[in-house]
Amino acid sequence: TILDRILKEKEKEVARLKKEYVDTDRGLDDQHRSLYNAFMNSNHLNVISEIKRASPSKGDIDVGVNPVEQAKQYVEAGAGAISVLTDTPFFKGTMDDLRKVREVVDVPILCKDFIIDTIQIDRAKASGADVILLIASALSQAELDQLYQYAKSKQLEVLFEVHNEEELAVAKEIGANIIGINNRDLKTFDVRLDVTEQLAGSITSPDTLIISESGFRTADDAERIVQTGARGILVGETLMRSDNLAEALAN
Ligand code: IGP
Repeated sequence: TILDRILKEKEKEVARLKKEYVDTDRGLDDQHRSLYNAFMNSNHLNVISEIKRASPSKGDIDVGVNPVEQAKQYVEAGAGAISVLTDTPFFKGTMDDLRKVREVVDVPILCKDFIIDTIQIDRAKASGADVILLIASALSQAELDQLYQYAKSKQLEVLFEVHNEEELAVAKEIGANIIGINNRDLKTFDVRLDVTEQLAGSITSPDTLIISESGFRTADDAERIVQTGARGILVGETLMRSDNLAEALAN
């Protein structure tokens, strides 16, 4: 599957990083921006707006986008957080995109990548990320747990991504307080908002922040998801293609 191919490439990237990467993080925690607090303390649906140049399923979306301008527009249009896709071979993003965005926005930033090793977490933190993504379908529970604890020890928040009941059970066992329900099946690219409708009902803890990810096109889609208890949605392609962001983000 595509996920297997992506993970293979990540292994090479991590091997390279282990040779080259020098951690510059100073371990300061004075600028921590909490996605969890921001979204739990607001009573409207919050949007995480994504900078997504390309994807394996859609090909090129806006490869030449200026991430700084895009991020500024997202915030002006009301985004509660920004997601930056930093994977290069499949999504054409870079960690440099994230660093540049960090310089111009104050909202929480999600480092959107396929994390398989702690060194990627160090680099995300040093680059200014507040939140990292962990994808349940990519790793074993033991690996996920180790990376989760490591991120927390570095004062990073974790968006723990699930797509089915088994993965949701893993999220609960690990104690994830931010659960992303991906409407897209990463193995088949099938996108169905019903995935959030089905899984959100199994999350009963009022302390869990639920984010619905992928496939949002219209205000009606967002409206549908509000009913499920999700407090946030993650939107990429639709916002990248929109020339009226304020309208696209209004709910
Ligand atoms: C955004 P969309 O359909 O609005 O462009 O989707 C986001 O959810 C999607 O990019 C995503 C993703 C991921 C990308 C969700 N989980 C994991 C890469 C890896």
